[in-house]
Amino acid sequence: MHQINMGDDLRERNREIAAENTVMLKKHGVVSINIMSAPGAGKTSLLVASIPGLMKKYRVGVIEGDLQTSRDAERVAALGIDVYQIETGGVCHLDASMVHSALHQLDLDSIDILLVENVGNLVCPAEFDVGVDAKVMLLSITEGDDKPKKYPLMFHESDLLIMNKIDLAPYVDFDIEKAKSEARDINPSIDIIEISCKTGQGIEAWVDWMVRLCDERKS
Ligand SMILES: Nc1nc2c(ncn2[C@@H]2O[C@H](COP(=O)(O)OP(=O)(O)O)[C@@H](O)[C@H]2O)c(=O)[nH]1
Ligand SMILES: [Mg+2]
Repeated sequence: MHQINMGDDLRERNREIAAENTVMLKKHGVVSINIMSAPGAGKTSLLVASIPGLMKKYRVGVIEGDLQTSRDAERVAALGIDVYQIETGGVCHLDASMVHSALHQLDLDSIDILLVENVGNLVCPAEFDVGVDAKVMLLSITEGDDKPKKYPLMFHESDLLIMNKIDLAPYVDFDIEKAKSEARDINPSIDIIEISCKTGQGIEAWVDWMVRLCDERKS
């Protein structure tokens, strides 16, 4: 009996297009980061808080993935940078072909670093590579410290874990050291930064992380 596994086919095709995206970004000298989290963990707030600092050193472009609104794209465009909005129409992640279309619309020669805000979801975005240099996941400390064990692939795939809303630490039951240790059990080389987009704590460390990535890739 022959059986076609649509899931495998889809992932294989996605990998091919992701590889094309990588080549295209490299050709234009663009360093890229895929930012992933559950809905409401603070991805757009992170972009708004950190892009002004990043712009002092590098030219920034953004791809905004959203289920069906342009609200986040408008918040980011207000910073005066080039933003391309992808409305996925209900699809729970960005895939490589959506990002491929966006890369054709952006002026890649006028960008040094491209930040991609993925759709809020802790499962699908980790499964669909879009061809970027680095993957960053945000975990809000309001979400519960059991997330590394519940969503191991997301932690396994990420180069950096940002723990956001650290300003709320006195009010929530979240064991920061336990979550860090469980994240490192899954991915021993993951970097971790504690951040508050509200107070600005840790934003400089995150900007430095992006600048280091750019310096490394561009040298
Ligand atoms: N207290 C607190 N609230 C935050 C912080 N970062 C984001 N928020 C709030 O969390 C909500 C969701 O943020 P948003 O950036 O839209 O999340 P996204 O869905 O991941 O893009 C908004 O009401 C933000 O104001 C933070 O560091 N501290
Ligand atoms: Mg958002």
